[in-house]
Amino acid sequence: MSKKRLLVIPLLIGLFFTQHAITAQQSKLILHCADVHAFGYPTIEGVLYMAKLVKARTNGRIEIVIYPEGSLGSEASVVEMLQLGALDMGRVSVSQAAEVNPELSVLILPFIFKDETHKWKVLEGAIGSGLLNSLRNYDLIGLCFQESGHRSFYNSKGPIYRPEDLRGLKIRVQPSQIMFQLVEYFGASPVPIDYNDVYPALAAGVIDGAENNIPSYLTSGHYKVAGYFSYDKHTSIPEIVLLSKKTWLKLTDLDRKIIMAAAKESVSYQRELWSEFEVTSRKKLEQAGCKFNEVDEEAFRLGLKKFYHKYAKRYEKTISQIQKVK
Ligand code: BDP
Repeated sequence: MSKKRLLVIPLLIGLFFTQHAITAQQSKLILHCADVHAFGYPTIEGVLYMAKLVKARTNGRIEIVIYPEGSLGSEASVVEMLQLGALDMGRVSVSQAAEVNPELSVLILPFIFKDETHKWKVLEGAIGSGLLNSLRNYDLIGLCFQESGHRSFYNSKGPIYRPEDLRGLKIRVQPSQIMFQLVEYFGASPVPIDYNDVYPALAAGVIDGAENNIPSYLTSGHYKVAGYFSYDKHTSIPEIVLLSKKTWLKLTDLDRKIIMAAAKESVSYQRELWSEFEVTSRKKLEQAGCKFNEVDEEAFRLGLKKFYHKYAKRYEKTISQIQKVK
C-alpha cells in the first residue's frame, strides 16, 4: 500500500465518525412544552407519560421538557408562541385554543355533554378528531384532549344556589369570549384575568370569585381566599395538548407517528389520574374547611336555549351532531 493511501484511509475513517456524530447530535431533539400547572398535576403528568413513551420509542433521540407554573407566560401567549414557532409544545385549556379557532367553542358551551362517557365519545370520535385537525389551519397541531372535570363557581361571599345569587359578584373568567358571555348571562360581572394572576386579585378583593374545577381550586390556593364552592358544573371544558406546526414540519414521518401515538396513548392514563386527583383534592379542601354546596341545577339550565341561540347559532350543526353521539 502506498504511503498516500495509508494517510487517506484514517482520514476517511475519522471523517465518517465525525459526520456520524454530527448527524446523531443534529437529530437529537428537545421539545419545549409549557403548562400553567405544577408537576404532579394531572395535565403535566399526562404529558410526562407521553414524553416517556416518545423517549423510549426514539431511543432517547426526542425528549420533551416541561416548563411548569406558567413560567413561559399566559396560555394566550403560549398559543401565540406555538403559532409563531417560538415554542414547540403547550398544554392549555380548550378555551384558549378556541380563541384562535372558534370552531372549538362547541366544547366550552354550558351543559353540552350529557356525562363523562358522552364527552369522551365526542372527543375521541369523528367530531373530536375533526376539531383537532382543524387547528392545522391556525399553525397548530392538536395532539390530544385531556380530562379537566367540571367547572363551578366559587367565591368569598357565600354559597350560590341559583344564577340570581351571582348578581353583583365580580367573577374572574378565562380570557375567552364564550366564558365572558356565559358568566355575564348567568348574572355576574365577568373579569378576564390570566390564571396565574387570579390569586392576588382574589386576595386583594379586586374580584369576589372565579370558576374552575376542584383540582385547580385546590392547587391554585384560591380556596384560601374564596372558601365557598358551589357545585353547579356549568361547563366541562377539556384540556388540549398542542404542538407548533413549525416544529411538526421539521419532523420525519416516523417521528410524527411516534409522537401522535404517544399522545393518544397518554389519554387513558391522564383520565385515570384525573379521577383520583379529583377525589383527593375534594377531601383536602373539606379538611381545610371549604364549604361545598349543591345547587338548583335546573335554575342554571333554565334559559340556556336563549344563550345557545344568541351566542352559539353558528355552531348549530356541530351542536346537533354532538347531541346525537350515543
Ligand atoms: C384550569 C386549566 C388551565 C386554565 C385554568 C384557567 O387546567 O389550563 O388555564 O383552568 O381557569 O382548570 O385559566
